[in-house]
Amino acid sequence: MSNFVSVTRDGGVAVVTIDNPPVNALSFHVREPLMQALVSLRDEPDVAAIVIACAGRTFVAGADITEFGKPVQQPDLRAIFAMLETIAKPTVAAIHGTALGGGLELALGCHFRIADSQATLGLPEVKLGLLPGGGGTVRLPCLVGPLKALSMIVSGTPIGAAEALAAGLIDAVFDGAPTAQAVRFASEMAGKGGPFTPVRDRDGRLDKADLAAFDKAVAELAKKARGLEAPIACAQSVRNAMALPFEEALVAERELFAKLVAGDQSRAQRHLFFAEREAAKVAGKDIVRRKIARVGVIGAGTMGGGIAMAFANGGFSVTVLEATQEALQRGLAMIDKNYAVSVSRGSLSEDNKRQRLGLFKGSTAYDDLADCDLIVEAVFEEMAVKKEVFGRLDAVAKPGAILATNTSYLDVNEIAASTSRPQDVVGMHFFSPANVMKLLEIVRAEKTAPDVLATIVELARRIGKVPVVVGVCHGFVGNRMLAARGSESEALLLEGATPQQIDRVFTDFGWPMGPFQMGDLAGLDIGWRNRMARGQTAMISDTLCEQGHFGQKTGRGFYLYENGSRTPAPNPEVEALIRDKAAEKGIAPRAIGADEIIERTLYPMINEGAKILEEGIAARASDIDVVWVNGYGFPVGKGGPMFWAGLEGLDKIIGRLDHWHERTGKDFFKPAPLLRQMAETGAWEGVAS
Ligand code: 3H9
Repeated sequence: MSNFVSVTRDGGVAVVTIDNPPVNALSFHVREPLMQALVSLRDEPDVAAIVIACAGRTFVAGADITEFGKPVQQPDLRAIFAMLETIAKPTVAAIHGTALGGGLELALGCHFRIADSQATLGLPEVKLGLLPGGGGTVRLPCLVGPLKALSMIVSGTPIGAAEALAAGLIDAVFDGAPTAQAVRFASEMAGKGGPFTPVRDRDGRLDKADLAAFDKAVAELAKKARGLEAPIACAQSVRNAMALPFEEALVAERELFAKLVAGDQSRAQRHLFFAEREAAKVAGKDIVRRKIARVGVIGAGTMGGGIAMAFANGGFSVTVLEATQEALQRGLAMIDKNYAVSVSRGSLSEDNKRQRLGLFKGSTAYDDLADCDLIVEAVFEEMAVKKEVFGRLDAVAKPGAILATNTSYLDVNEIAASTSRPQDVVGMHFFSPANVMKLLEIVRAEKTAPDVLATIVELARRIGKVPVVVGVCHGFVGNRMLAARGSESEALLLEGATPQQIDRVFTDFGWPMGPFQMGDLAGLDIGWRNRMARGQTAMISDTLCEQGHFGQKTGRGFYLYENGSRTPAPNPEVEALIRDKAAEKGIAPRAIGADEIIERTLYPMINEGAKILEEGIAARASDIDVVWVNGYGFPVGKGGPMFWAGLEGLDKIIGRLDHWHERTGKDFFKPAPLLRQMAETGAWEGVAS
């Protein structure tokens, strides 16, 4: 019928196959022939049942995201799903791979859904700042009940076939051959005879008495939404499914969707969706990747242990190397404990824990790294120590092994030069806790071979990380921009702001925490050591560190953490310290507003981002956004610092940077030439489009 939708017959069953690689998105060129096919099959007397299946690696993974923000071409998804429900003969969705978003909504338009045992099903629209706008919020609760629907729609996390079966979302699970299984199922159903009830009419699970429990769950959720509109709209729409007649609930869903899709938050989140995929692309599609089976990790401290877990979680065998038996046992025990916590939380099964622990091998001898294909060093952040480690690695690693450093700041070129094989050396900057945090800055040194880079980017995705390739400079992309923010946060304290006030401005902006809470959590000593190595100072943080107050781990930092609490309480001593230091410097405290805090902390970050682009440290502005959202908690609804700069207005930012530069004389306020150039030409390419 078309290149994208074909119809075949198997006895009385018609099979409609969607073939729109790579993920069978429901683009206009699919919707049109799909609608035509369904209308004609509905009216054909010889057709007893209809199966909807997909070619390739997956069932439909959703609406075509690239079409959002453009005029909708008819038929839209809602029209197709409404039409599906007018078909009296049994309709069956044959699901393999992923049935996501509009894909699951398509399946919900069918009478029956059967899925491969490996399939996953979900409504991830919330991650794009949207709600399922094709009836998903109204039909899903009919099958699985409102609370389960709420959790699936608001988290956006897909569920497996077994869970979907137990929840009532699908009717059968099978192994392999989706279309053949669906044809068998469909002809069996046709044989039984109708009438077949569409999902919309199976609203027995929408017990109105549940409204109170539902509203309680929504109130909890609102607290966690951090200013994001989509989760709240999702909840509202599921509630409508309970409280309103079906058609009215659908209309309300459409209105909520229209509002979200036109809003800045969804634009920002869609930008991030494509930015993450773009960041994972490195030149040279045909480059042959090196084979990685066994990974070595040097250092079993917090960072090394987390990195080792990240690889084991991805199914890799891991050799963990420590200097002494004692340190090794401590590190392995910590890994064991971390997995035990996951088991106790229900996120990992006992079996999986055993399996993962079985992948670890501990050692104190460098020779044991000889069979590793990749070795990641996570030792103390000091050049001399790193060089010594790389010298030893050079002696034992097999030819072709990739040697990676987990440095957060140091010069990877210099580290590479301490080996006889700089082409095999690369930076892998993980973020703590490394088994949890998604970001991986992959540092390309001058001599890093293209196949090493390509291998590590691909590997990163295999272990569930979001890779971004960056160049060599102090602190790479993330920490370099963080430095600009950090030093000005301290200056604001001396001028009259409090840590609580600044942190509050950040959380109101959408960050999970402000700079001082973050410093306390990460350990103030990290920045302190780094400053000392570079001959820099930060008056308040340095004094706290000199007094042995490193933040949460010592119970005291910018805040107090009494009796092991993780909740920050104001620290009167810090307030006194700030007053003293300000007086020492002759600064009279003044009232500082939220706008000033934003301008002086976030605008210099954007300026630094522009310099990073100028220098080619990041290839694209969107890469910087990916770094900040995945590594530092920049609010997803604002799309990352560079995207947000577009929303805020480059002219405004430059004007205020000029103002603060004039007033303070600080270099990091001086607008980067690229920033000016982009403002003048109107080009903020790939960022705020
Ligand atoms: C929706 O459905 C709204 C409806 O409720 C209502 C409407 C009224 N559209 O991720 P990958 C591209 S909203 C367009 O690397 P994987 C992607 O950009 C949608 N393009 O593969 C990439 O392109 P490129 C709800 C899409 O195997 C290529 O496909 N659905 C779409 O790692 C490969 O992608 C979702 O949010 C799309 N929907 O993962 C699901 N999806 O090669 C979004 C992918 O040029 N998709 N592309 O860079 C995913 O989560 C993953 O792609 C998936 C495969 C898990 C399916």
